[in-house]
Amino acid sequence: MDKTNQYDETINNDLFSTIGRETNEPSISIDINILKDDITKREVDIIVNAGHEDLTGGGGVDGAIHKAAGHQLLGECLNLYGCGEGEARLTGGYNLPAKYIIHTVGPIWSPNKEKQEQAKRVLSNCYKSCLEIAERQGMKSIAFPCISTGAFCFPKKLAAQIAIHTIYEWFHRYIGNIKNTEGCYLDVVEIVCFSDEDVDIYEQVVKDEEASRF
Ligand code: AR6
Repeated sequence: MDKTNQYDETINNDLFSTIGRETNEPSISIDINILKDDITKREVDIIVNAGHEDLTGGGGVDGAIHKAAGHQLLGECLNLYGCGEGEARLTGGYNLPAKYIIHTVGPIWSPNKEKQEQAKRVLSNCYKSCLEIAERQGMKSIAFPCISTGAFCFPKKLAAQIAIHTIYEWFHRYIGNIKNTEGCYLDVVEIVCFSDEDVDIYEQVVKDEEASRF
């Protein structure tokens, strides 16, 4: 059995109880664009970095973002004094086409069941924290990488389900609470995958999420 499918039972039984779901929700339409690219190339207002707690750069998408943004990014990151798991911090985009970067710290996947429950909540918090900062900054477009699914070994399909479900829930709550009176700035959400396998997973998960809402 491959790692992608290994946690399906957990997902079906526990996902919504772990990260929550609104009841009696009106239908909403959100465009989540799933694409394959290097996130450092995206011409959006904000790209999200999957970093670690001291925000000093590393490998994977973190390394690519620091390299493309230039050394001034590290200087700004050092002044932030770190970032907790599930939280997020804003910096400039420097040499990137994106205006800003939101740095978040995803959970490390563990074989321990209790820690897995905690990791699911933390991953959901990463997406929420980033959306909140982007909206507060009045940004229209945001691009996410597949947080925690590389060096941090979070199962890909489960991570995709949490990401997509959290984004839908966040927009639902935001639109339900605020949009009608004040407007919602954010309207472009990209999930930037680095492999065809990830594109397939996210496209399927978006279809499943939409089907579950009607
Ligand atoms: N554009 C888009 N996605 C990318 C890129 C890129 N340029 N490069 C890698 N990915 P990872 P994590 C994908 O390991 O699991 C770092 O050392 C990659 O294929 O970057 O959250 C940090 O400093 C995978 O799908 O992040 C932390 O210590 C996804 O990005 C730690 O790794 C996430 O993989 C964070 O681990």
